[in-house]
Amino acid sequence: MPDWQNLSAETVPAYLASVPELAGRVDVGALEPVVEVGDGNLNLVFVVRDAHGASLVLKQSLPHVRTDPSWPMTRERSAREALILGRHQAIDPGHVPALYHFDRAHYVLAIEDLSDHVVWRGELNAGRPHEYAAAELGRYVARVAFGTSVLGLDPLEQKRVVAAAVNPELCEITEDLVFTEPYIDHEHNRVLPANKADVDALRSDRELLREIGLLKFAFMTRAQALIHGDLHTGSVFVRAAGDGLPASVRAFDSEFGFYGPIAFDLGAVWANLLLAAARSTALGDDARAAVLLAELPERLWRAFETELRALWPRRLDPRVWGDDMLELLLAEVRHDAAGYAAAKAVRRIVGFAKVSDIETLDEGPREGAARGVLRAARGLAVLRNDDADVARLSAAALAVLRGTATR
Ligand code: SR1
Ligand code: MG
Repeated sequence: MPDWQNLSAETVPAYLASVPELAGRVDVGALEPVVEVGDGNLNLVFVVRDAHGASLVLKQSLPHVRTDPSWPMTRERSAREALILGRHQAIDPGHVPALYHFDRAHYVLAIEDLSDHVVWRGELNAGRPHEYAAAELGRYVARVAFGTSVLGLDPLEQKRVVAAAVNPELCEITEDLVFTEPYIDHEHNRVLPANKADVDALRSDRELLREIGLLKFAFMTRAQALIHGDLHTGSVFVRAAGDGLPASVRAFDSEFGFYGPIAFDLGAVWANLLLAAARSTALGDDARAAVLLAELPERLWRAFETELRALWPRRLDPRVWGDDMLELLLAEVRHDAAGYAAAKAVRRIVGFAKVSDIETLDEGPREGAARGVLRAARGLAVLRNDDADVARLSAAALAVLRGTATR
């Protein structure tokens, strides 16, 4: 029996031939050369095409962090991703790749090939914002929030899914990398020498640390919905409308998902728009920065709110979940989203797993961009307690970016 535990471009054709469930997806007798395209921190990703134009993607988890083989990582994350992707697909098929099959024995997901899409982060870096993506992600988060929470899912079934989706090891990574390590001395952290004082300021800011502590506690305890868990712009495929096809936005790589706070995914998108805006500001493109930060987080939020309001009449227990509760729930999610945006932005500047938006800047502009993100994030985390309006918080963040830019 061949060893399929570590697939390679060379072994994928024979592997595919051994999986009857995938027999109709591609013609294994007429495959084009398989290409490994994984560029994330964790997994192998193979694009498989046949001579007739059919294709699929195989994603296999490695038993360690791809970018750091000394860091072990459970392969059970594949089963959790298959569960999450399957659930999200059932609720909102237009916003995720289709899941064709999951091979539990070999930790391989077979999913839809979205090669006609591009990763949003790369597009943002190249100055192509794909503005429509923000609202699509807002709708996706709302549909998942409603459809996987007790608002829309039978409570007995919901508890079974909560149990199946427990994701301790990957949650621990998020708890460490997002909520703890940036605020302590840790070997994962790295900043420019010129930004060391900015990090020191963060760590001695009691008000900020209190908010981060509350956010970490909520992340670890608020099992509201089966969230994506890592919804940064590198986890989003976009395809602009054209050639008779509509625009398309798909969230992929949900292996960090679990039953957590609804606001976490919104905060992740908002944080990455802040990072993209910091890049634009650093490159002297204030107009683009304004679109990215003064407009898109607001569009994200409006779409989320509108979709959740539209779904609300279908809630399962209107006897006690009245319209007044919806208002309070929305206010809580909006407040938390600003906090999670802050935490998710800080981690990309200080800690492990940085982002190309900032890292590919020259040192001169990178210094100011990093400083701007840290100070803007601090504002999001703290100012939200006085006024959690997404547009006003984002406008304040944009002003901070402009005030800290260096060349
Ligand atoms: C060790 S994994 C590092 C990061 O990559 C993923 O995309 C998550 O954001 C995680 O925190
Ligand atoms: Mg990922």
